[in-house]
Amino acid sequence: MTDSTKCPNIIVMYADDLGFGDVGCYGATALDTPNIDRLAAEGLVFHNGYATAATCTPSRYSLLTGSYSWRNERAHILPGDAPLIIDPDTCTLPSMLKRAGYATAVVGKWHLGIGAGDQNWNAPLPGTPLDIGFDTSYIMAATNDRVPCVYLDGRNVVGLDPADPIEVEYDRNKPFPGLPTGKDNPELLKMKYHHGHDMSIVNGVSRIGYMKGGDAALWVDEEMADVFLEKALSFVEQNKNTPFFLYYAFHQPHVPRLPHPRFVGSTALGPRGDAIVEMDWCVGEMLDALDRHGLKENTIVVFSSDNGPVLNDGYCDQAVERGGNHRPAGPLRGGKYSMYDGGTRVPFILSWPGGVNPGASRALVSQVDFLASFAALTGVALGSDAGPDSANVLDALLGQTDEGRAEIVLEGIQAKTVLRQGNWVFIPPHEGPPVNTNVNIETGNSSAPQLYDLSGDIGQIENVASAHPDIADQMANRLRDIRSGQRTTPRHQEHAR
Ligand code: NG6
Ligand code: CA
Repeated sequence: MTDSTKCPNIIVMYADDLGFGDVGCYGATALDTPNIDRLAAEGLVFHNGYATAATCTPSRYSLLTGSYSWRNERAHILPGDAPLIIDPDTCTLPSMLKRAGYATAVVGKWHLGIGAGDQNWNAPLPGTPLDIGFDTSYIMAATNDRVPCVYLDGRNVVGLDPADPIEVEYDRNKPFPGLPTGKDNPELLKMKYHHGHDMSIVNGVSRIGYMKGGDAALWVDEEMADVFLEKALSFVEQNKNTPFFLYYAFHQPHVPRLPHPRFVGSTALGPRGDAIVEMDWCVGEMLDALDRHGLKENTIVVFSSDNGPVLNDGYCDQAVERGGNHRPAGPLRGGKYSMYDGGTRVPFILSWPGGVNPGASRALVSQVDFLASFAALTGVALGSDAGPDSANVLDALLGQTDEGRAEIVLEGIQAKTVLRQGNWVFIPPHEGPPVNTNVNIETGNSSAPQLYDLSGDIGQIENVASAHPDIADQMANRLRDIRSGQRTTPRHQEHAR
């Protein structure tokens, strides 16, 4: 490898709740995603690429730390006022790349907590992305359905009027007196909630959590894609002469789905489809910018999603009614929140003209592997406590082999885990309802052990646990060992170049 290929720029584009079947290059026909498909045509399309969990915070935690999220008991879907769950001493993807000389930035959805708890949104914030390895940060603190509905630039709320301070309250019994809520003032809503999401109203949409003040700083959902895109593009432009790492975390197609009016009606699927098309357009704008700046050849672009798809995630936005034959999880069972593959197997594309062999890959790879793999790529030696679950699968990521991980632990919700080994998936008995009826998705909970052979049964239809008790037992034991043990991949250091 020459020096310039050793430190390519790295952009991780990360969708929110995009399913395995939601884009053209993975088989979707109900909507067009020409830009993601362009990336796929020039890159490597993984068919066994995973997020570590079926919800956002845990997957993002793993992506940035190289650690399975169930190791951190705070890594579950966080409220908007939660403290930062990544210890500033932890080796993270951005802090590791900084050691290799990269400029680092996060733009978009964060959802890993801010500060130490009890934060004052009206003063410079401690515990931000700047404290775990990012040089530049322009984010929303949590999700687009959670307060506070403001952007954070570094440590500060953007556009805050000091005379109108922000207060945030997540105790649902403590609404701010006199302020409208979705529950009490449905007449003020431009999009009705279906379940949850009945608290403070911002931009005509009721959210999770109550907030007061900060009127001049409130975001407009329809402008969010353009706001984040502009920040992402300007970071690339400003850093075009130095290696850079950009974590560009889209808010689409998470609820509330409110794409810019220029994308409304671009699909027959309603706001969910239109939001995916809007995100695809953002991908295209970024790819065009790389071309324009002459950065295409020397930039790795990863595109993936934090968890599988959901149609009705709490707002009445017609995603179910207008879904038609579109299968957001493609052939997979389950979706967001699920222990079945639809929860965690996601679009996973890596492009690097000149550096990657384009095509399709069957290799088993996970977002938790970026830390060790990109450390190997850039020649950073990881300390012994860094990324305990991150495997160096660089050769698989670059298409030099179809062999990735031997096994991977996958998390549904509440740290309920599943083991995939080769083509076998083992789901231990878990208590709880078989279906999350709010969102109409199968959870994977069952009193019986489940074993599936993905080689002939990608849809996890036939439970073969009783036909193969030896395999089920072996996998149950292995999963138990991993859950109780320390680290799963002691080998990442050996591979560091
Ligand atoms: C759930 C929300 C859902 C979504 C999810 C987080 C309700 C009823 N549901 O609690 O709408 O916000 O959290 O999604 O409030 S994630 O992709 O960020 O994990
Ligand atoms: Ca998500």
